[in-house]
Amino acid sequence: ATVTRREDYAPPAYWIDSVDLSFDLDPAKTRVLNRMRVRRNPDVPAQPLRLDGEELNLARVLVNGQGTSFKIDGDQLVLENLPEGSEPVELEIFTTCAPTKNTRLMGLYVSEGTFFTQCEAEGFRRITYFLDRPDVMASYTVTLRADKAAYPVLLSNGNLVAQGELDDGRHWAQWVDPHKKPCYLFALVAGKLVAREQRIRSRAGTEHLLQVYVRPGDLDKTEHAMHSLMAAIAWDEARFGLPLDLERFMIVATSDFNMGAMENKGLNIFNTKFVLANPATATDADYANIESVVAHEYFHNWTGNRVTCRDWFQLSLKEGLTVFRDQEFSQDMAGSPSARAVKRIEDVRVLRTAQFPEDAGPMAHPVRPDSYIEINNFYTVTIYEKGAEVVRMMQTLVGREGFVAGMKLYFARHDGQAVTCDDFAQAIADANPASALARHLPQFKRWYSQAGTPRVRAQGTWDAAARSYTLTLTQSCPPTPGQPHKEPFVIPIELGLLDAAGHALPLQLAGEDAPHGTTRTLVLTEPSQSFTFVDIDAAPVPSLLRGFSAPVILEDEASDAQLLTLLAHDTDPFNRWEAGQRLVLRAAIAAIATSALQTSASGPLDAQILPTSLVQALREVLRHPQLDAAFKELVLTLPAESYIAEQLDEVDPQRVHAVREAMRLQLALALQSDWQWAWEQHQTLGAYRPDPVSAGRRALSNLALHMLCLAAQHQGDQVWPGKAYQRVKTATNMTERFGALSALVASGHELAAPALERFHALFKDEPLVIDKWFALQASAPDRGGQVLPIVRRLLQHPDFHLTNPNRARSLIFSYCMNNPGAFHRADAAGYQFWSERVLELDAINPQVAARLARALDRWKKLAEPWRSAAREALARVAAKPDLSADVREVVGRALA
Ligand code: HT7
Ligand code: ZN
Repeated sequence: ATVTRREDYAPPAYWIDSVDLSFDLDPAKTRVLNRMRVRRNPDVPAQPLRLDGEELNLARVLVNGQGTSFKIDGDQLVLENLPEGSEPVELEIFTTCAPTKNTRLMGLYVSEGTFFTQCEAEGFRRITYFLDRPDVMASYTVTLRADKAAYPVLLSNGNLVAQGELDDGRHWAQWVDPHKKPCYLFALVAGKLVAREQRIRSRAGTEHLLQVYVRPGDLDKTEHAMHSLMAAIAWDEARFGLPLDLERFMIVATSDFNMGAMENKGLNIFNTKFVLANPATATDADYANIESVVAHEYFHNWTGNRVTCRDWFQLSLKEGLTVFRDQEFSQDMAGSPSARAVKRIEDVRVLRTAQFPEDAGPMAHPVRPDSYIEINNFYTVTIYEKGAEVVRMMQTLVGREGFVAGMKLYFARHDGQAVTCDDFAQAIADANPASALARHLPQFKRWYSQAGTPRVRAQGTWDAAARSYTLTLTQSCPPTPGQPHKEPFVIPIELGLLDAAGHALPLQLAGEDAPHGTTRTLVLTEPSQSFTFVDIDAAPVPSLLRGFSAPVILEDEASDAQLLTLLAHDTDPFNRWEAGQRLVLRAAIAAIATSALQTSASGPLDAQILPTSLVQALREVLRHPQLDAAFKELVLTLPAESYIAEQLDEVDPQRVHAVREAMRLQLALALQSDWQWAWEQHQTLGAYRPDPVSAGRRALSNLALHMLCLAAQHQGDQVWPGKAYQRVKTATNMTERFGALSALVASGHELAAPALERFHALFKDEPLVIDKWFALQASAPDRGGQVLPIVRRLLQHPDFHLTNPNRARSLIFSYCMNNPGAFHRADAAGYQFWSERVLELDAINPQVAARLARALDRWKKLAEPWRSAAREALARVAAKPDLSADVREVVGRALA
């Protein structure tokens, strides 16, 4: 396998100033004529021109209109005899490709009769020979020709400058992109589509046309995406002064897509999952995801497109920054401080359940990796979510206004360029010369170069005589592959101190004249540092890492009583939630260590795992008159099995599952009347609206129904399952309908089967809803090993198509990655299923297969017999001779 290394970066030997592409679109054989103006890069020694290509049929190459000699070297087209000198040459390359055979969904492919492209990261080379690297930026003119009846809509980047009719029922359209761009941002779409349109006027008074293109039956599901786009445009202008720079901005939805969406200049292509929504088919979570993904892709227009990456090692330059921006946007859209905190908790939950394990496993890599075999494997939670946390820490260190100033400087310096993560950090620091970021910039940048999750140990000592409290913070970071030793990071720790009654204490550090508020940020730069607060009359309760101010694992000595104080009183909602999670985690870990609990076919065991004091504290949160429903739902939701497992040195997945199920039943039974109260108090009033308050009420009432069904199933009572079944039949929105269906499936009630059948019949023509139907069954709690046979049966269902990534994810990924209790079977049948599917998928779509391959990343943590069985399954996959580079890299690292 070829390893690409960051240190080997060299500027391109040639520049491509302009590209004129002509497509004769035909699903079986599309003809592509590529005319480029190419010139030598005078800063690089003369060398042959090597153009990337993949699965192309080459018909002709002309240089300045004349035939020329060329050779094919592997996947590259090599031109050794280009005219010398600095004059540009006209290079003309004629190729064909086969879109219908393109099951990888990279390059030009067909989805449900419509042509789409996906070029990031290296898909453009599957369309034509090119310098397929992000630092080569060119002007594009694109002409599309296709049958008019089959492909009435012809789209590409930029502005439509001309169109017309051709013989034989064909037609054509020409698009010119006014902005230079790297080829990964090229896009075309051709098919039978309709658009929701909206004209807007920017703050500066310029007019823009916004369009959301979908298949004809889906137009009634585009309103929310359009609103989200308008909100994102307004937000970027207001918060960062970044306007829309295009006359026309288009979004197109496809049901066959490897990822969530793609930010092609002016022509974003989206997975339908992140565009289509109406109350009958989409849940509140879908609405929220659409808002954030639409915003994310729009924000790339500046952070990614106007300023792009020099090379793919800099991927987090655009992805980390853009995730940070979409998270900030969603928080601002949420409005109230409490709704903002809910969003923050949700984001941290993703980071800790997905990125922390990645950082501790075989695929651990720095936010700016040093090497890769297949770049597609590096679209990871580390690049995206940890990258966003790194940007957030910069904002914390320079302040909100300082960060806006830093962004201004970044665009002033680098608009139109392909740059590095260093360039970004330098701009933020240079705009804030007096900040902690500027003072510690080289050290701060270790967040880009060192993998692994740092641990921060906190020890507090109260000195009664001195009336002071000294907090000692000590940092360390475990070794990761290729990085045995880590240097200290710059870690902002936001904190507050509470008295025993839960009141916030004024914070004055030794040497200061006066207190500075009740929450402040300490900057940890040394391996160990002590901070002394004065005027502290009694041992305080520390509230550390407020708002999760750094992506670290905090180890402190908080007692259960202190955590109960934080759960009841902390003014920082994140730490209030965190205190509850930590108490639950403590109880779970103790139970896992001491009990031999197993779930049986009849359901979870009735065991007292959570201490009474915690159950009472959770009841108080649930009944609290001021707290928002959304926040309550988060506090009362138990940590995921995978998160509990991460806290253990050796994992018996069945024990983890049994303990979590037992805790859930305990909460269901102990709070039964409270759940009933919560259900009754949080019914939707009036028409469906996806705003955070209404969504929070539905989330809590769904959790309540879930708990009530669990308790009822345990007690042999039929009332609540009956109510849930009724709701599956009559609900007027998908959040409540799906919540009720999930409650029946999760409680294992006999009404689950007819409810699933009815649900399928109602939504058989709604692919995104059928995805939910598959996912729900694949992620159901396992009682006696029934889930795998159900999943195997569903593989044969007429609605199951392995070639469709959404469907593969809904059934196979849900089982292998979201249902540890069912997947980690002692008989290894789950792993057998996994290896079969990885190999099957690899022949179709290696990028999707490689994602599934990561289900066993953490196999070394498993206890026996799972550990040996997982190793054997990985070895079985690795033994396949013609494995893709994508899957080989993942299983190779896992086995190393
Ligand atoms: N920048 C986009 C990444 C992406 C992608 C990468 C590889 C293969 C297919 C892909 N589709 C989209 C998405 C984003 O982060 O906005
Ligand atoms: Zn992105």
